[in-house]
Amino acid sequence: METLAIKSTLDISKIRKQFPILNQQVNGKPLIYLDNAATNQKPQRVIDALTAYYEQDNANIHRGIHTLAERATKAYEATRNSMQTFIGAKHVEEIIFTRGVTESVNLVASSYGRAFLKAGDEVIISGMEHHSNIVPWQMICEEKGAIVKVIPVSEVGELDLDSYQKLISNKTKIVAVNHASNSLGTINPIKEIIDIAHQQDAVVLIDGAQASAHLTINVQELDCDFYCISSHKMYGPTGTGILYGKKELLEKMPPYMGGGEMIKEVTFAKTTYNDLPYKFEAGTPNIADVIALNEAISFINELGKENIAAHEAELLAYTTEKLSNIPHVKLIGTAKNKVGVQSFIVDGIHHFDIGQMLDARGIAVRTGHHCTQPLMDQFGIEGTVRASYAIYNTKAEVDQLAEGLERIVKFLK
Ligand code: C6P
Repeated sequence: METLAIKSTLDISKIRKQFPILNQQVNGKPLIYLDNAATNQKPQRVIDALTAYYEQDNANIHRGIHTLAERATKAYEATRNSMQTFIGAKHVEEIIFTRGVTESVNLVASSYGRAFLKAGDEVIISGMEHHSNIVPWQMICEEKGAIVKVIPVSEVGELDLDSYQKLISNKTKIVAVNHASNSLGTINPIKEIIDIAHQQDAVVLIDGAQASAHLTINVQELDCDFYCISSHKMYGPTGTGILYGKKELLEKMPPYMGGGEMIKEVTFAKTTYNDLPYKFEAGTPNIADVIALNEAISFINELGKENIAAHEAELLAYTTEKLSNIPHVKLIGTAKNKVGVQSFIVDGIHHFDIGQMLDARGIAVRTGHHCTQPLMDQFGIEGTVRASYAIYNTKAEVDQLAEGLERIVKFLK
């Protein structure tokens, strides 16, 4: 992991106490939650913000002039301001609330792709993309007669940038890659990828699903054109997230959905569209969850991304060391720069069986293809077991994972 040199100074036991869900037994054992790449747990302050909204402020936003509507609108827009700072966006109207990364990618593919892709154009993605950053591009390319090209992934799970240089040309209109891989943990060299794309005047979308809780993001420094985030992977509620887009691009793009809020004036003859960001926020949004997301942003900011990354890097290094010593265990994804994600398989034992047996010990991991089937195909496997970390995880939990795995392997081999 990038930040291995920095030592975390955080008091993890104090942080754990902020997560009520962690204080429970599962199958008679203390819960060890290692499925954070799927969704991480929520601190009490996020849960409280949700309850407080419904207890005190519930009203539709941007519509009413009564006090509750004004309070709700102010709190909703406050999250937009926090998100602007969180990712270093130049303008607040560049932050569009969506349901999360999946909707953000679909928004860009449908709106930008439909408006600007032509037959014969090319869209480059990578071999380690989540289905959410593959399928929307396939759909729009099929519709427009454009072609999807794929940057290959090496044995250790790194992108082959030489091949990327060869793939890209003046036919490339869009490059869409993740900041960090959910299956392998690889942190991709997105600044380099963006700069290369811009030399060909291609726009770049970054899927930041696995980055927002772990890596510092500055969209102006990166100079990416679009950046996508899911709230539920950064200690916030499910069902919300953002699309960041450069203002000049968002202004050129047609609306994604029609309905209330995204209009200036509607007549049966013609409709004019609202200004950014509302042009892309049709209908009543997920008000409560957006408001609670602000608490998640504060939670991360108060801990400091560097501290979080350093703690998770320690856990990852410890995991790699422990799991490498267990017979029959093979690590999948051993790139140099990684977030706290470790996938593995065990010779001759199906990943679902391992997942179930770990669950019996109170250990929650994800098993399967992790919505990256083409990547699994490349490794010649159906899926993996994946342990993924958050700020509240401990080395003692890694010990439990390793001990559980050792016993399973001994019992079944
Ligand atoms: N990955 C995982 O277990 P949504 O569902 O829209 O919030 O995020 C989709 C998504 C897109 N890109 C990446 C890199 C992701 O990791 C995910 C979600 C989860 O790995 C659920 S499949």
